[in-house]
Amino acid sequence: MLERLREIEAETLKQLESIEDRGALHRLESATIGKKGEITGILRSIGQLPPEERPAVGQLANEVKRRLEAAFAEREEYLRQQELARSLESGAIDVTLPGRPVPTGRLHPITRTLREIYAIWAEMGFQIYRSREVEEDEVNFTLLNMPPHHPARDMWDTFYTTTEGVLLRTHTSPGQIHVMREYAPEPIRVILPGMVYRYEQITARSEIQFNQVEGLAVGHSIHMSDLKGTMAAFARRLYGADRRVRFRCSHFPFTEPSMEVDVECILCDGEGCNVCKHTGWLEIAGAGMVHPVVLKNGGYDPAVYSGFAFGMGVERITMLRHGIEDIRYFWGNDLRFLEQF
Ligand code: FA5
Repeated sequence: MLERLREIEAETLKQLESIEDRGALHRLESATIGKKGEITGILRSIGQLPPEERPAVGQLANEVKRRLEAAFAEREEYLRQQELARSLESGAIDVTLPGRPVPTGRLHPITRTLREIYAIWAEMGFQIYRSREVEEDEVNFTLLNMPPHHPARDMWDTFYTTTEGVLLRTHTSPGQIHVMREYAPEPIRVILPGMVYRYEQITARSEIQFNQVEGLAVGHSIHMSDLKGTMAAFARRLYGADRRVRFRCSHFPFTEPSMEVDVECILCDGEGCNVCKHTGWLEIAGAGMVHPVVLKNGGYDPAVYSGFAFGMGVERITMLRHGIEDIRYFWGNDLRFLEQF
């Protein structure tokens, strides 16, 4: 029996040396030290041996079993390393490949324009003031010098709510009244950004909701020249230092005098194109000196205080900067458009 145990050990160790796959390794393992293996069989049958042989056979069988267990484990580890080396060599994993990109969101083109506008006005000392989008008829029109039934109200087609006297603001100008009433008689320098709503036909240049940025400066000795200089400085910061700016007479009930601010067309450099309707100029804002009635409604004495105001359309500004031909892209939620920014 002792002889047989030594034979099994020697044969198994020899076979192990040449085994190259894990299936064969496991088969040899179960034939020797597995549950039905020969060595396990010998250990089980020790009881049938003559008592004087039992200790020696038992001891050797256990020793052989332990040594073979170690040998099998060592060979198994060796085969595993070989497999790993082979799969790395065959290029199944290329650790130099860049990782899969995580899809990231991005800022809406209007948000980006708004942030640039905020930064330019901030440098000139204008703070942001947030005003409500659901507004009273009185503030949107009456306090801005447009009493009920005044024909100037027709300039803004309006969404009314089912509550009498409550509407969606048609422009950011009612915010002028709120900020003046909050700060009078302090001097004011604010911009009022936000969404406005108009009951208009939607076209390539007109939406029923769009963003405006209103501006308001109130104080002592504020003149038309301050308005012109400030608007020109803003336009040059946004569109480039050598852009020409021009001011045209206009009319708004809440400013006197009133004007429109035009910038030399950025698409054709003033030569004339479809976008500027062959004039070479693009309108960016309405503006003017705050009307005495509006100053009074805001709590400022027009004999002592003066001010200027302006209102610009953010979608139109963004269209011009990026050559976007249709305003409807902004709220169409089409990723093919949004991913370009
Ligand atoms: C106003 O809304 C005045 N409140 C502006 C103002 C403020 C004048 C303070 C004087 C003092 P207007 O209706 O022109 O004016 O609109 C201002 C800007 O909003 C326009 O120059 C244009 O850029 C933009 N805009 C007007 N209607 C639309 C529309 N339907 N879709 C997109 N942008 C529009």
